[in-house]
Amino acid sequence: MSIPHSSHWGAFRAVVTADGVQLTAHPDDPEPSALLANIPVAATPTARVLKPSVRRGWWEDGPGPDDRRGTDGYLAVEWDELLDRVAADYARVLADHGPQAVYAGSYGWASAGRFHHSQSQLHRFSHCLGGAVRSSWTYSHGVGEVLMPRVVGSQEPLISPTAWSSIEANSDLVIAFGGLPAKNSEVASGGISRHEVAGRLRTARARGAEFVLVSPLRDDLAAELDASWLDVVPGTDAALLLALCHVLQADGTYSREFLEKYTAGHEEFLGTLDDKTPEWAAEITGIPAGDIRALARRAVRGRTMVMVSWSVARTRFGEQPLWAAAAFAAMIGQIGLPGGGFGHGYASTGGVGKRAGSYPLPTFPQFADPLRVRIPVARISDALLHPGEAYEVDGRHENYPHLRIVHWAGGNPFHHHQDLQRLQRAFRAAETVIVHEPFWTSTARHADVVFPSTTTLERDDIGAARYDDRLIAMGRVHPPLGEARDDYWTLSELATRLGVGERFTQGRKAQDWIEHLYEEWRTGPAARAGIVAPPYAEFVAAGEFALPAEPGEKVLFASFRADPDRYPLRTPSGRIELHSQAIAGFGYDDCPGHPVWLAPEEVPDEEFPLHLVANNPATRLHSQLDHGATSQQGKVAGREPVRMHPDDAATRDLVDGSVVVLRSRRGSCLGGLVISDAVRRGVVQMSTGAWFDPVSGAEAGVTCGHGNVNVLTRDVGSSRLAQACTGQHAAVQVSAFDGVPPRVRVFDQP
Ligand code: PGD
Repeated sequence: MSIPHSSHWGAFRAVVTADGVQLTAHPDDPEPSALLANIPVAATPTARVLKPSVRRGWWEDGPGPDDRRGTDGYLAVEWDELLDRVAADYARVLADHGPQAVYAGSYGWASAGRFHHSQSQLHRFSHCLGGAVRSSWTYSHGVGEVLMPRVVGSQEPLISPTAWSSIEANSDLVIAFGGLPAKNSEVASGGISRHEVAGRLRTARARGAEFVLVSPLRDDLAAELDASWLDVVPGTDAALLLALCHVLQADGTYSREFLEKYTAGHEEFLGTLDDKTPEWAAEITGIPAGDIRALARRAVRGRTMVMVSWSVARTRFGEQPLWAAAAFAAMIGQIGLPGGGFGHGYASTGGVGKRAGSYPLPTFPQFADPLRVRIPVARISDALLHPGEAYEVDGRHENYPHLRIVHWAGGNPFHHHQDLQRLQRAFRAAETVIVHEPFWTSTARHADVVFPSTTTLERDDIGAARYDDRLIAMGRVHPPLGEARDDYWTLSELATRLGVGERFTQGRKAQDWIEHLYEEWRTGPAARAGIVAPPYAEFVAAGEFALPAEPGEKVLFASFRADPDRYPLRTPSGRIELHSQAIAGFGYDDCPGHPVWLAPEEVPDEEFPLHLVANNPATRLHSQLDHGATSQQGKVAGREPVRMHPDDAATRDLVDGSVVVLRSRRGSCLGGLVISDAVRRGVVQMSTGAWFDPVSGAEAGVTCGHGNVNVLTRDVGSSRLAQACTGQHAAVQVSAFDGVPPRVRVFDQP
């Protein structure tokens, strides 16, 4: 019998056959994701953590900073023994240093499922113990989370901008900075039962909408949309946007009425544009001045939507393109009109623009955080390496706490963080590193304690996401492999040993919780929202529940446009802030009070002459299931592919399909070369998510033998405002790899 199930990249049904787990996509999904084919490998022992495991040095010599993290061997031990030791160490640190010595930010995408969601589990556990240091914001869109509330009073442009349906029906022109890559719209945190973005774009195009792609990569927008491609130099979008604003000002075609009625600080902003000519921007961006002028003039001829992908802001000074895009859209004057204005993150996941509000969902309660100490999520290495040191963020002066225990469930910092050798040094400074993982990821291989977690296929749950219109009764497909246990079980055992077991579990087993969460939702928030859901048993028997469609269509800031005095934005002025007194007051030279062009410090030079674009992968979600079928089919010579323009390959005598070495100021890795004119000259593109393999790297004389691009990237915040992830860009050199490439070892048992 096939069993309903869900993942961040699609709902499906699964069945166990003699050949392993077989999946079929949800029948209502018009364009199921190829990532589904990665899932069956999770049901095999390859790369699975099969037993509770402990690093030899920690087990034998006790906790403490240790340079052997990342190279030491592991011992398989009994569950009880390991839980006792971990609980004793937790008790030691809490007694000697308090909860501010524990880091349980535990950033990561984990898996679909409302109850077993790893971060929720870990946060509830630490809140029972008096709290732990947590993280603020995300790697995905940390810049927008901090900047947008200051500019437009909320995170709405990046969480629920104008609906796709409004763009489909009304936009004449879509200008997509960073594009609308299909690969990113295939995934949505918590699940996505229908993949609709590609279809909506096709309909808009068939109606006559035109698309302009601003990106160094041509395939950041589907070829069928017949877009004009402005192949911008990476990291220069803000200069392009300021020049677009300049043209509207010079032509006198901007909406003075909109600026006066709906914005604050427009005089200051307009006063900075005189020298931001298309000729000035052409030098920086590589886009001909004539094309810049033509685009600005085209933008005011019809209904125009200005979009900035999350990735464009995932850069040094990433605040600037986002703020400048809001300013350009304000000058066009269509914010609040159907199909017009601006948005941040369309197609950056499948949920953005899908619906106006979010559905109420069954939610595992975490209790309040008694400690309330947070660090910006992408500053984890700084915190571990510089305890007590001062830093600034969003107008505040803070000090990093002294972290001794690092506790992670559902994330892979040795994939997601920048400058992995620095992260290695940071993890080595901790006293104890605890990781809950189904797989021997590189983060697990840098931990002292590795608790084997179940995968979703091994447990029941409720699949649901804020912007998806279906609840899936996820069923257990097969029993846990080896000694894997649910994170809930492991944390319950630790909680019991630390004297808070009853508070953590409230006397419920996992199955009790799932039913309880569903019923609590059905009779509470769902009922209040007018959603009539069946009782739990009927929901499970049906396999899913379709949530009601939403009436009307979301247009971002429509009510503000209709009456800005009655519906002011939650900014100090109540208006869109083209100049922010608050930000100006912070005195940050890396993020002044209005959008500016700031040249990134690291640009290609003689030693590292190429721009690297380190974007999210097309063949897996982040680093998840890198050993799965789709991900493996995408590898070139067993490494992560790196794409390069034919001219750049010719200058270096590089051959398509060969193994190459990428080097930056931070480190080096191997990659498999793909020569492609979809990449701008002077740019190479390599996706994140190949598991970090220092072992095969050491053999090859590089930092990673497999192709984890984050050995190359720089660990620096976007600015003192957002302190967000800047992993998209770096300067690199690429050369041929001489010799026999080592075997990738990262999927072997350690
Ligand atoms: P994932 O690979 O999804 O990456 O970083 P993130 O850490 O989220 O990691 C999730 C981990 O959770 C996997 O190892 C998986 O096995 C584990 N897991 C899944 N289910 C469970 C479970 O039930 N229990 C437990 N214990 N573990 C589980 C993603 C991050 O990377 C993000 S969101 C972005 S947008 C960033 N993007 C970039 C970028 O553009 N460029 C660079 N250079 N770097 C980036 N890093 C960021």
